[in-house]
Amino acid sequence: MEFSLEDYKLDGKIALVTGATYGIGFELASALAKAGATIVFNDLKQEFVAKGIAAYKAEGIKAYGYVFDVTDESAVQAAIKQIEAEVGVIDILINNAGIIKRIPMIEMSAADFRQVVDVDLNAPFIVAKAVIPSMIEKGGGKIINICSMMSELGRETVSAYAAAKGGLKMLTKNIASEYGQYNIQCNGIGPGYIETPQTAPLRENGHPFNDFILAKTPANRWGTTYDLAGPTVFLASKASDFVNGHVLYVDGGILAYIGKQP
Ligand code: NAP
Ligand code: GCO
Ligand code: CA
Repeated sequence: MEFSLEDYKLDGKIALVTGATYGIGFELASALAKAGATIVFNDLKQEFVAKGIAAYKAEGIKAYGYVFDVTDESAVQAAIKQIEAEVGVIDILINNAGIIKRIPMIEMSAADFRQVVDVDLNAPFIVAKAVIPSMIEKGGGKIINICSMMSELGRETVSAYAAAKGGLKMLTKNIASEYGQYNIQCNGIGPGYIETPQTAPLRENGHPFNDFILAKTPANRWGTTYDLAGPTVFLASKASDFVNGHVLYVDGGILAYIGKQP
């Protein structure tokens, strides 16, 4: 086999990116589209899906939008069948939809804890379960779970999120183990601290967390959603067909670094 950049292209592939109206999901979907993939995304409300379709159009991308809650298994099963009928079988799944609740653990209600785990861990299971049968039938596929620094590290106030993202790392390894025989590769992307609406409260109005993260990051900057695009296209492409069960941390070096001496 001779090396070819064609292996990094996604022409003819259909990619479902969950929760991709804006933020990381939107940027990842845009990158997959520029690499040749057809983009399908979802959100919780029609008005957000409509906004998303317009935002993709502004980037020159014709995206297919669907309204469903990733935690609702019957809605997910129905949506995947509808997508397969209207767009085609999903070749690439990016489990991106996610929430966080920053509450000190002993003040957190069980309901809040459950809701975070439901979206950040149960839903990636539900959506992967819905797309894998057709991937098997088609001869293979790619599943990419959006993990986190909290798949490896804890910190105050994010107990539910860390538990969910730690579980998502192991779900990634388990899907890789169980379905690798069908030419399905399941990997994770572990973003560091990225400039998105979700982290805005930690970055703005002189929040001390901002300086803290800069001291913990060898790159001495917050990540951008664009930093995640290339690694995601790689894991979605033929070029990574023998990469399976791996979480690729895109964190500017945070996990390798003890932190700048104050
Ligand atoms: P975000 O801006 O909060 O976007 C999350 C998206 O998920 C939104 O479109 C949201 O839709 C959607 N969503 C939430 N619950 C849903 C549900 N039940 N069904 C369908 N869609 C749902 O988040 P982000 O910063 O882009 O992060 C995206 C992913 O990256 C998440 O998994 C997050 O944990 C992970 N991550 C983020 C960072 C970071 O620094 N930002 C770092 C590491 C990992 P609505 O707007 O309608 O709620
Ligand atoms: C936080 C942040 C992080 C990031 C991301 C880091 O409160 O610590 O929101 O959780 O979102 O997950 O990888
Ligand atoms: Ca853009």
